[in-house]
Amino acid sequence: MNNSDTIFAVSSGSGMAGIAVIRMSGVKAGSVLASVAGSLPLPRRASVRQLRRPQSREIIDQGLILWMPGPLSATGEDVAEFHVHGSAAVIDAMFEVLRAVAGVRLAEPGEFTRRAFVNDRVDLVEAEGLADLLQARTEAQRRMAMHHMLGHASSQYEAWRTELISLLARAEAAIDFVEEDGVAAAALTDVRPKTLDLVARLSRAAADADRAGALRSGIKVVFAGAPNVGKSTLLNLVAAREAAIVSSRPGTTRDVIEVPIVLGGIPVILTDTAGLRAEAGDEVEVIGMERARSEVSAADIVVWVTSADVAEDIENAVVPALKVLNKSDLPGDAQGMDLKVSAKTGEGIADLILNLEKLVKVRFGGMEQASVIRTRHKDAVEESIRFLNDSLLHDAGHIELAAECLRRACFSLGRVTGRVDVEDLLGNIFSEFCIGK
Ligand SMILES: Nc1nc2c(ncn2[C@@H]2O[C@H](COP(=O)(O)OP(=O)(O)OP(=O)(O)O)[C@@H](O)[C@H]2O)c(=O)[nH]1
Ligand SMILES: [Mg+2]
Repeated sequence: MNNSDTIFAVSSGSGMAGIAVIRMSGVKAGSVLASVAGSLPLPRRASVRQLRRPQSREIIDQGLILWMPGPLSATGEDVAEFHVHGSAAVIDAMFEVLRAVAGVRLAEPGEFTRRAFVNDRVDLVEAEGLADLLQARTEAQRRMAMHHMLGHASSQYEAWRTELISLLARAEAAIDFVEEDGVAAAALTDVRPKTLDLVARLSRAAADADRAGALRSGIKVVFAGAPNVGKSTLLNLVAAREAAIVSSRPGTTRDVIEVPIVLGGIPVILTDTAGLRAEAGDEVEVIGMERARSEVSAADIVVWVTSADVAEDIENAVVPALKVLNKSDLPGDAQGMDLKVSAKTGEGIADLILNLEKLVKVRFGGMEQASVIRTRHKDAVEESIRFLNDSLLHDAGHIELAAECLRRACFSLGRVTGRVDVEDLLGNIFSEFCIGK
């Protein structure tokens, strides 16, 4: 991969479409655009042009072109766009022309965004937000992605890091005065409560990371319970399609079945599992039950299903978010259950869906604005917390050790957005600093 190459790719989706956008970035974008479109248009103004093969002058297509010279472009480099008709033949002809120019090649996956990062147009968190936005299926995912793509999450990380740097600045300022009675101790007295407070806030954000991650990838709602209670029937009703096989024979479901749906704008993965009972019929059922148990333990929300005609009790290990008695059309006791439904008559099914929607909203809806949402983020924040806690272990006599821990804590946080220039910021902060404060 040569970073000085000019790169191009179809930036619109694949497959036949009305319009395909071919995007180019790099030093040759301008000259190639001019040679295909006749001349360079005004920057950042759409113009209609006939697009020609540079040598034969044969017209390939007629379309819109855009010229966005760097550094104020998406990648920070010179960028050109061809909005051509979206057929394979037009795209092939355009590619042939572009590829023929020395130093111009097809982009690798993510290369435009990578260049945007290298040229400081986006940071890592914003780039991740863009990736998430491109994959967003639901409203919640879109909002979450925007929070990251627009830099709001980055601002949060920057705010934490700035706090950290000012703590570091205080500690460093005191280092020179270790010999002098009381100065270092006074600095630490000032730094300690602020460190503890920051640790508390970072810990809360890290603790929310798993729920935020679930919202990002889809909340796992697992239907579990004894065999034959109607788990598969209920799941099919909630999903509004025949995803799982239903039969009157206990032990019908063996494999884990996942059905993605959307509840109140939130992505949910409905998961059907094999019925759990004390004595399994055969080896396949045993394996199915093992899988069911591991799904239950990995679930974000467990819906425990029972029915009047099946006398199996809740397994001790399970903590269901919702307990549903199915087959309410048959005589039975609904004591201790949250909901009474009948997949047969439809009684309570709308309620079941409403309850599920409420559950995912209450538990996960608030996570749309979370900034710590990926394992990468969580690991870095937790590392930062460890260094902050370490810094508290050193007393005034070893304030330089405390400062080193704070410096590392800063570095861990900075890695999340890709900003690790502690020294620069320290310089800034120091310049406004008067000793003793
Ligand atoms: N009367 C009545 N029968 C129901 C109801 N819901 C499901 N059934 C029947 O109960 C039987 C079992 O339904 P399933 O959905 O396969 O049950 P399951 O819990 O998935 O069973 P396993 O996969 O074996 O664990 C089928 O014959 C369904 O038609 C209901 O509300 N009322
Ligand atoms: Mg089933």
